[in-house]
Amino acid sequence: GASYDVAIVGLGIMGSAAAWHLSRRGYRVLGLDAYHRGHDRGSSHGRTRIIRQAYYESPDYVPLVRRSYDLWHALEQESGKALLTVTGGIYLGRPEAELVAGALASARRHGIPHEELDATQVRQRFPAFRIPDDFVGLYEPGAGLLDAEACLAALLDIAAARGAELRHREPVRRWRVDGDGVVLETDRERYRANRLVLAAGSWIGQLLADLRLPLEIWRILHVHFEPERDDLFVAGRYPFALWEIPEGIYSAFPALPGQGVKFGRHDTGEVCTPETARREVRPEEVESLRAMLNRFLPGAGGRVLWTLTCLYTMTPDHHFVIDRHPRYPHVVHASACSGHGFKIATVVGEILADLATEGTTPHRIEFLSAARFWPDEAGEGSRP
Ligand code: PYC
Repeated sequence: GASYDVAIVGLGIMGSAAAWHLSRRGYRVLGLDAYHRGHDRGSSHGRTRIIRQAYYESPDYVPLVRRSYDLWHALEQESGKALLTVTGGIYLGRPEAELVAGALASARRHGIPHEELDATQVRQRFPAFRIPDDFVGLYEPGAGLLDAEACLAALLDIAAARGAELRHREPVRRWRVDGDGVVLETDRERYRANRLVLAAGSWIGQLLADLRLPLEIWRILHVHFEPERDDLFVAGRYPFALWEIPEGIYSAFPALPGQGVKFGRHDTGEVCTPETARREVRPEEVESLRAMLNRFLPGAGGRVLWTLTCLYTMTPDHHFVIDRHPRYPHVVHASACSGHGFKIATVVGEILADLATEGTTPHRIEFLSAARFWPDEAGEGSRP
């Protein structure tokens, strides 16, 4: 079979971003994906994703999101497509809720423009919200939405135009280290590459079985509801909202033309594998989401436009894993984005390209290292 500088397994948003960076740097790139371009089996499909800097999960993500904004803008320039719409975003809950307190900590630490609003101010500013008096809102004016399909298409198109060979519907059956390179086998061919990037999302556990990454896959449901009034909830006039209540964390995306309000639960999902994920949607789960949406945004949850299921690949601490293989430094992986990776994909692609070709990256990613799962096994050589 043919030989490449870098092979990428998985052409979701992370693998495609790696292909974009590597092809830009002049490497001969092979990308393989098990399914067709733009497929809905994984975690990169759907019309929209949130982008936000006031990162409640950890302030360590903030420099990464900042860089990703620059790179999304660079991709807009290069592709001539509008990808990022600034809508503002608001985090709602009681002041001690992790969502609100964490977002505020990140905003303060990194000087991210934000406004702290009490419940009355939230209602004045955004009259559509119905929130309890003991809620506060942290408003981030620079947050917004990414056009997920257009982002993926732009990365793939530009990488292909620069010569990356992108092969869909060609699952990798196995890979192995071969001297200082790797060999990949599909049903069609055997390929050789000097470096390997694994960006297989929920399939990463199968491809890196030896690392025994402690992953759990969640089946997540999002519903696009047509609001009962079309003057409210419109992107540009209205922010996206994340709210945390004892029942869970929920996300409501403002309506883009023809898309209605996208709504889903973020903090838990049905545990599954990519093979067993339940794709069928039950009426009662849609009703339960509609009731929750209408409780906070009365009238937003009208007719169902469409539903979509997707997979979150979760780590125990809900942080990503981006690392080199402990025994094979020319094998790098990014996976387990725990339901919040899309917005950072352009910088994850840059990091993967750095790690694969230079062995190191200037970005601060220690907190995303796989070694955190093996705390007793100090030192490089003793990891699995
Ligand atoms: O990362 O902001 C996010 C997000 C919201 C819903 C799913 N992910």
